[in-house]
Amino acid sequence: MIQLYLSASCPFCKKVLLAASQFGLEESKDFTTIDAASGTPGREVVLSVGGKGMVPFLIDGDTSMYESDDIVTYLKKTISSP
Ligand SMILES: N[C@@H](CCC(=O)N[C@@H](CS)C(=O)NCC(=O)O)C(=O)O
Repeated sequence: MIQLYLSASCPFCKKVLLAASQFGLEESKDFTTIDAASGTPGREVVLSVGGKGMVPFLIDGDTSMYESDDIVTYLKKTISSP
């Protein structure tokens, strides 16, 4: 399942969640969200996998990425693939 590492105060994270909703993706069914605000275990995962303390961050199996635009494009591809 796609994991989205987010922080509540981050506008780029809100953008990703809005896009997911517009694509008809549902939390728990299509993706999970993990709090990755500073000092959280989620932030440690972001740092160890991606190397930077930045959100939003997506992990989907072996794929991981920063950048909200790239994440939105990835989510869009996910819904259009069979
Ligand atoms: N270009 C990035 C910008 C992401 C960004 O600036 N995220 C901020 C939070 S809104 C961040 O993680 N800053 C580092 C930090 O919070 O430690 C994107 O579009 O995703």
